[in-house]
Amino acid sequence: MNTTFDSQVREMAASMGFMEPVYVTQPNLPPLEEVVSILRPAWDRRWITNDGELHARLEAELARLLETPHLDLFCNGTVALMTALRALDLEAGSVITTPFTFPATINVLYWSGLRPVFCDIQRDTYNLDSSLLEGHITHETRAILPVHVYGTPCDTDRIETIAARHNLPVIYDAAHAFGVRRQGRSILSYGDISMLSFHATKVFTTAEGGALATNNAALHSRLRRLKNFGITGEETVAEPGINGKMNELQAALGLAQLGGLNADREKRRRLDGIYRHQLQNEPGLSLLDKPRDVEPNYAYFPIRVQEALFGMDRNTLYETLKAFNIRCRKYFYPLCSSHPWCSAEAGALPHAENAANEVLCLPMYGQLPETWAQKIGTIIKSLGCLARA
Ligand code: T4K
Repeated sequence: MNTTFDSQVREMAASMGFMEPVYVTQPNLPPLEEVVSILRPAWDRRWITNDGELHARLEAELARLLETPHLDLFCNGTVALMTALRALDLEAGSVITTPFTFPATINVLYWSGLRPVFCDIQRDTYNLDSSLLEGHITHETRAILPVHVYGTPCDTDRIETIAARHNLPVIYDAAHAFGVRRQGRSILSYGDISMLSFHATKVFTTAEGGALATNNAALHSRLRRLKNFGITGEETVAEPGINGKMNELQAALGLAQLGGLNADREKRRRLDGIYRHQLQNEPGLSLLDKPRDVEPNYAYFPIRVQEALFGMDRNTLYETLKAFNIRCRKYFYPLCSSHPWCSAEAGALPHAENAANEVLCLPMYGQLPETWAQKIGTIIKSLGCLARA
């Protein structure tokens, strides 16, 4: 970009920029007093972790809300995913997954002695391309680990047909998919196990936290045991488990948030509508489609920037927006397959590479004022006009 562009941006930022940083997300926090009043009985009992009452209540509430028969809370999504791999007894070998995800999805494979095999993604959904899946299956494949990226459901029918044909378990990384439903069914009802993240950046948060959901009762009791060191009695450790437990402080925060979830989703829905209205016809920008049969959670608002038509590339837009105090994120750049320590064979991943270079996530959280979303849309459109002039 040239100096005229730079000075025009400076001028625009001086008049339209935000006074304080507008982050890609902010947690939906309940009033602190509510958390304290829920926590107080646990405090008084001096019982603050290890299967406490608040933990039990949150587990039951979430299982009901998310329509899953078995749900186990965890200290975070990453440890939950590691525990899921262990519960399925996946031995040394490889797991087919997507490179277009947060590093945790891949890191847990290495921590479990498994190797990722990367499958390219679909251009429009950013999810693992199920039409390429079977081509990656070898005698070393132990499982399939797709991610419902940005909360968009994967092509579960096809993935699970292929998995059944090859007798492979499917673990969904549903970190982004809290509360998503498809065809009238909870997203957690698919596959052998699904993992949720309750990190501060997620639509439902316990600061750090996560959960595993499964339809399988036997798997559920194994997960429970594994997350508590493998302990089955005061003097019995049935197998080498881990400490994956969620504590009562986290559970209190989760319980305090449940009542506000619908209102938060409604605010996100409205913000999504504002962004769509503003940006859908902008040259060089494409938005993530919302499939008809999906009840979304509006967790993210990714846009795709095509330099040739928009006038500037994604990285320039990302940097330029900082001048307006708008802190977007390049979820998910760099691709997980591109880390120097990643030992996976570098196959062709053209759609994942393009997505990693072109996608930008705009601020999206329930407390984001609608006028701010309106202004962010206007700023992006104005920058496109400037760049093309
Ligand atoms: N699988 C997938 C597909 C995932 O996306 C994730 C996590 C996992 C697995 C692993 O689940 P966990 O083990 O985390 O439960 C964030 C999160 O740390 C990460 O949990 C999340 N995915 C990922 C998508 O986003 P960063 O590096 O972007 O975080 P950070 O600290 O830059 O925060 C982003 C923005 O959020 C900040 O600019 C401001 C805002 N923020 C953040 C925090 C921590 C707040 O307003 N308040 C806060 O307390 O990774």
